[in-house]
Amino acid sequence: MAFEQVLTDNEVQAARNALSEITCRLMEMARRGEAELRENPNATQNYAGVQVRRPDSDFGIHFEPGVDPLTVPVEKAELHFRKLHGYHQEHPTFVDLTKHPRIQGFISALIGEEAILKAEMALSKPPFIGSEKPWHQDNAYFNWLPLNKVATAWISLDDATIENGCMHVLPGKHKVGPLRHHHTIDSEILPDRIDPTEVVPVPMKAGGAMFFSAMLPHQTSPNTTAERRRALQFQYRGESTVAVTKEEFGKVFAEVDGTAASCALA
Ligand SMILES: O=C(O)CCC(=O)C(=O)O
Repeated sequence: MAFEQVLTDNEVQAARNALSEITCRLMEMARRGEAELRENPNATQNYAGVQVRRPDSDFGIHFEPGVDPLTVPVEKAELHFRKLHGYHQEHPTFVDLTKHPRIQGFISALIGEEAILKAEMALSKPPFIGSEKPWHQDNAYFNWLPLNKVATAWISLDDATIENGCMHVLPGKHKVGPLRHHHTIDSEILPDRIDPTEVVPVPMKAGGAMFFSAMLPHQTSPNTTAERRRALQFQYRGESTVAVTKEEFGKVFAEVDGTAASCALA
């Protein structure tokens, strides 16, 4: 489901401001040597950049590969990162948005029960360097069952276009079950599982949102424009869900031949 005007212009602006504020705050901590800088030489391309983390929480920023966050002016850091995670407690605007009736309410309607926030991210595609997020099903990264009680809200903070990296989906394909993921650019669905003739782009104005099952294959392309493309992503699980071990999850999140399809077991 995709809708325009889920957030008002004021709510969009408040979220953009909050994103800038928490990014600057963490980068100032990094400048003072109070944040952790991590780099994983074995990471796939999307995670090969430097990660700046608050030592006392899950809040972190993943920069695009090749960016040295400490040489970028603090107020320009936003133009170089691809992902923020674990940030909603950093600003009351985000605490409110994760509970927003038009966000949490849509998700509850989608999964048929009370929705509990599981994780949150902010995705940024900076002008020209914003990278691709390849085809994936969000459940491939998780370990919550049942699979159909996990869902994502993706909220656009800029006009998202085909050129700057809007969402692409395979409508109805949340019903085909788990698709095998492997590690290349990110952790992504094997290319032969995707029929390009079935792909539908979902451009939307700032303030629009998509609500979708964590079984839905989706993808975003690189940003080839001078316009930035920011989005918030809140992932929810139903109140009846349970977390299982990755081995147990692999038995359920498997292709029809029984082969585990999840990222953890790829
Ligand atoms: O906003 C994007 O580029 C896509 C994000 C996404 O699908 C994800 O991180 O799971």
